[in-house]
Order: sequence, then C-alpha cells, then structure tokens
Amino acid sequence: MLNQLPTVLMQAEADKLGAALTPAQGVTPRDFWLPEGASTLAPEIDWVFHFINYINYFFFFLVVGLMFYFVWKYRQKGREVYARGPSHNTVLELGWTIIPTIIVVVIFFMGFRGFVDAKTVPANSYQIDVTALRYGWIFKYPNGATSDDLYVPAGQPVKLVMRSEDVLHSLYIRDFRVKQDVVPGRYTTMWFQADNPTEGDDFHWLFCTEFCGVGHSNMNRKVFVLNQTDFAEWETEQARWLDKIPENELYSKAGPKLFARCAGCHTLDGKPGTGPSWGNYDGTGDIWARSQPGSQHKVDNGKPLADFIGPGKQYETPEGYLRASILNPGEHLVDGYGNAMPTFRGQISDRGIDALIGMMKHLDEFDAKGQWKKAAEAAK
Ligand code: HEC
Ligand SMILES: [Cu+2]
Repeated sequence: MLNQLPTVLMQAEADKLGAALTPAQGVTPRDFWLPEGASTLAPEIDWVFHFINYINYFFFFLVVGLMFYFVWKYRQKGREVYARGPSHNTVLELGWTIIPTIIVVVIFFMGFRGFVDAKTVPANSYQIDVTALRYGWIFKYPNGATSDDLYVPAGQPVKLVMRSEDVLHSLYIRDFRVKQDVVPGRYTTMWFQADNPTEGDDFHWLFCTEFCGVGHSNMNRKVFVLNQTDFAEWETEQARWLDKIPENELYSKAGPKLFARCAGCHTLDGKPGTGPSWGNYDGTGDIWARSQPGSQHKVDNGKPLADFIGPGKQYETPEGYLRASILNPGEHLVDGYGNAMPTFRGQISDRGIDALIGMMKHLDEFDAKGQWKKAAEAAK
C-alpha cells in the first residue's frame, strides 16, 4: 500500500493540472471518463469510446430492467405448477443473433478505421527520435538538439521513432490518445498532431505505462506544444545550450541538468540505488576521490581500481576512467552491481561529459538532489 502512495499522489497532481488546462486547448471535452483530448486523433477515438459506452448503458439497463420485471411478473402466486416453457421463437432468435452481429461489425469497422489512421504516419511528419531507458526519456530532434521533456510543433504531424536501451517501456500521452510499446532491439513508431499550442506553464502529461523497475514512476514527463516560430527558436536554442555556457560555469550549470539522466540510478549522498552512489559508500571516497590512482574501490569481483588507473595502465587519468564508465559502462563492473547502465554514446557530447566529470570533482558543492548549492550566491 505504502508503495502505491506516490503513484496515487502523482495521479492526483496530474488531475489537478489536467483541470487547470484551459478548455480552449482541448479538441474534445473533459468528462467523467476521459481527460480533454488534444490531438487530431482524439475526436474519433473519443467518439468510438462513447459510442461503445452508451451501447453498454443501453444493454445494462435493458437486461437488468427485464430481470427485475420478470422476477416480479413470474413470482409464485399460488400453488400453480408450470409444466413446460416455450421451446422456440424464430423471430426472437433471429433478432438476438442479427442485431448484435450488426452492432459488433460496426464497432469493428470504426475501431479498424481509427487503428489505421493512428498507424498511418503522414508523409510530411516532423521526426523525433526517442530513447527510453531506466528511468527516463531522451528526445532527439533533427538538428541534434536533445531534451528530457518533449517539445513538439503545433499544427504539424509529429512522428516518434522509439527504441529502448534496456527493458520494455511504453510511451503514453493520454491527452493525445496515443500509446505504444518501446521494445528493446526493435524500433517502434507512433504519430500525432496537436493543433493548439500549450499556453504558459500548461503541458500534457507523458507517462511510461509498462512497469519497468523501481524508478518506473520517475518516467513521467511533460509535453509542450509550441507554435511553429517558437518551436524553431526553441530547437535552435536547445541545440546550442551546452556551447553557450562558459567553460568555468560548465559543471555548475550544465552538470545538474545532465545529472537528471543519471539520477534514476545514482545518488549523491552515499545511499544505494540501481547504480553505485557517487557519494562515499564503501570507504573509498566519493566518485572523484575513488577514481584516483591507488584507489581501493573494487571492480570486476574484487580487483582494486588501482589496477586500471594511472600512468601506463588502461586509463592514464581519472577522467579517462570516468569517461569510459559513461560511454562503455560494461567494461568494468563495480562490485555489487550488475551491467544495468545504458551507454550514453551519442547521447551526451564531449562537452556534456566534461560537465558531468566537473560535477564529480566538485560534489561537495551540490545537494543530495543535484542542485548547485552556490546558485543563490552566484545570482547576487
Ligand atoms: C539504469 C541505471 C543507470 C543510469 C541511468 C546511469 N547509471 Fe551509471 N552505473 C549504473 C550501474 C548499475 C553501475 C555499476 C556497474 C558498472 O560499473 O557499469 C554504474 C556505474 C557508473 C560509474 C562508475 C562508478 C564507480 O563507482 O566507479 C560512473 C562514473 C557512472 N555510472 C556514471 C553515470 C552517468 C554520468 C550517468 C548519467 C549520464 C549514469 N551513470 C547513468 C547504472 C546507471
Ligand atoms: Cu519505463
């Protein structure tokens, strides 16, 4: 029960924010059953959903109503005994076969049309590459920009080409009425078009809907829809964000942003996670201290890191070891941990890796959440 609590709270928060979306944004209304729809696929999907739902209401009241009626009508009144009930009624039997068949076939065709629409990606789609990993998403845009939340242009079909670094995930944007599994070793695609830009702080929720491990609920992200001009501007800015940060501020400004991709598995305060904490947890110091030549930090079943780091060894410098740990995580496994870290090759640039290593060197300047403690002072 206790484990479920955060998810329940998250849903409550999601509902609150869902309610805060201005009605003008939705293309289908929010009701008892569905949140506001916000993609071009939503009207048809919602229509079929409600159509089936109303058929259910109809038959529910018909069946239950007749049941009560018959119970009353055929109750025992005296001592009469009925020898035989009716055995055959052609009209009735044809009726209850043909009418449901027609209804079911109609539902099939409506569903099939919706399915084909949802599976046929329009040719002029804007493509975003999606990588799912425990526990987060990396969205990569045609100009090389990457982001942790999803940004899409309004009024244009968007195609997501998705793959997984590790296990089965599933990408779900409920307001767009789209959901698709993300499967290791295979590409899956999905598309949608949102015509109304999100205003101000509004956004649509994006969830992982395939239970993928302890950090599954950390995969909730936001979807922002920007008008074409704002989107083009955002995309250009986003591609350059790392380059625009001056060298001496790289670790403090870019570090925490990039660490968001590691935080699902690595803590900074020595607490255990899916991966070893970057803080001191085995007496060999924090991640930077224990990567120095002479380190007694154990990898590959009991070997000290000292065997690998130092002049003439596999890694000349601590930076070399840390860089390899990020790009080629399976090379040496820290004792007590499995080969669970995805490679970040092609996902984080050299400058990004510099920023992360810089953060490791100054770990005492960051709080447990990865925020730079001196940010307030620096702003003065
Ligand atoms: C899915 C979980 C996961 C994510 C996400 C992850 N790691 Fe790891 N990481 C691990 C595991 C497990 C290990 C231990 C096994 C190994 O050495 O590969 C590890 C080991 C490391 C090590 C070596 C630690 C040591 O004590 O020597 C470094 C450095 C590292 N990760 C950096 C990163 C960075 C930087 C990121 C984010 C960009 C990141 N990791 C994201 C799971 C993860
Ligand atoms: Cu997941």
